[in-house]
Amino acid sequence: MPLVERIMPTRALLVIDVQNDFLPGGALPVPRGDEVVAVANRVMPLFEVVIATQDWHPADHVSFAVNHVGRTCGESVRTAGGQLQRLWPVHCVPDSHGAALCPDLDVSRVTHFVRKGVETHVDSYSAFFDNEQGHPTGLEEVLRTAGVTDLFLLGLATDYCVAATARDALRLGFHVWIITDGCRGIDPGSVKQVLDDLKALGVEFTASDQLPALLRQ
Ligand code: VGL
Ligand code: ZN
Repeated sequence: MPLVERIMPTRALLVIDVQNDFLPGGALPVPRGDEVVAVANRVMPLFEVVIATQDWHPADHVSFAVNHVGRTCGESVRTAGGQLQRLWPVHCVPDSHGAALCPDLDVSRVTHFVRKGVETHVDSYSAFFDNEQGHPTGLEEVLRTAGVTDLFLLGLATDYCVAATARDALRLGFHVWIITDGCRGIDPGSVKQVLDDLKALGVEFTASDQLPALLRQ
């Protein structure tokens, strides 16, 4: 026995926005978004702490194009808080079918649920803070309380909520891994650039089939 045992980092899995509206047939479908569900179900049993996030917007949310006269999806507006806000179709309205987690996701493995984007006037791509970095969602507190140091991310969408969550996690001092085959992006053209930028910031990448060996280290 070594005199001082190595303290094992505590890992958590973040399952980001695997909600009906982001799946094929939903209001804001991520191409092949449904393919992340099987990956999530396969890796959840490897973690003691599993957090599922949900995008959760009131009907009058600032990110919905229908709430801006004369604007359409894909355009951007400047919000009162100064953010450049991309406009989206109505999605993830509380208690709608679209806001629900995918029925094929094994939620029995989820230990905590976090909702984001709940305020009318500001969006929240990150699962930690809104886009003005104003209000925490409570996720950091959950992770600190559990003693988590290493975060593994998968879900939707790579170029929006997964990326924003990874950036905030790094800023907060977590060791961040993205499970590559467990993510899908909205804009195919931008995903590679987003992943390159995250890599430069210090995010690490792993395929789901490498995870059991990685977690044994
Ligand atoms: C998301 C666009 C709008 C996401 C949420 O989960 O990546 N993207 N709202
Ligand atoms: Zn949203």
